[in-house]
Amino acid sequence: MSKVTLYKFGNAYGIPDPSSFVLKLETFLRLAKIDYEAVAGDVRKSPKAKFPSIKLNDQFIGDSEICIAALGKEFGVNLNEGLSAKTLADHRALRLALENHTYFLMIYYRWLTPNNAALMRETFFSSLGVMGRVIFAMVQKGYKRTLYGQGILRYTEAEKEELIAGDVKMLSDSLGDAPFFGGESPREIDCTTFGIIANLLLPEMEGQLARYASADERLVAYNNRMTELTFPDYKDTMIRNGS
Ligand SMILES: N[C@@H](CCC(=O)N[C@@H](CS)C(=O)NCC(=O)O)C(=O)O
Repeated sequence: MSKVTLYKFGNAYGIPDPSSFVLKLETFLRLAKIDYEAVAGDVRKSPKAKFPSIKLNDQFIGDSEICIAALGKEFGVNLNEGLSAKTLADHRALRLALENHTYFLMIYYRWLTPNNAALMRETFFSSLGVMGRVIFAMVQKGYKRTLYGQGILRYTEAEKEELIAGDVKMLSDSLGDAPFFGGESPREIDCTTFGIIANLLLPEMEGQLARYASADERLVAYNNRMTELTFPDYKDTMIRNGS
């Protein structure tokens, strides 16, 4: 009998994890109906020094996409069964846009705008006292370097706002009137989209992050549909009314 342990940051702000990548993998585990144990661990000990990671029997595996492939193989699950090559290419393009563009805007607004950054420091570092402030400053410095290299930090505030508004519109138009990004039933792409959308909708994060997503009825309804389906245990804190 295969055993799966999911390593993550842990729930915060009423969602299973504040990392869209962790939520993506946990959504996969639930859609695939794979039993797992979730453990809040030390990210530095994870393969690739990032979360999520899993222990699958005796293998320690990092990266959500590599984990999904390994789990699919081990448990004989393919959420993409029957999809055409064109649809798979469209899903891949959407996933890569979200993971390599929207995700970094989310990092910017969370970690590098004053009020949200103060909240992140309070939530994740305050228990460490003075050391927590030092570590937080290091984390912020690291993100500044990353986001400057990636390019997001070179845009003005108004330009960044246009970028996030455009990404949210792309998400909404891509969903259209379908219940799921995968169509009539959730597919692998829904793990990524839900991971991002549930994190965009966090009411605790002020400003541009929630503004556009929570004003979009289709995305709010999607968040609620996916919550009911995959995380009914978080219904009380993840169902949104929109704005
Ligand atoms: N490509 C990776 C990305 C994972 C990732 O970026 N995780 C972030 C949290 S959202 C992380 O662990 N960051 C910690 C760090 O960089 O120290 C995946 O798909 O799992």
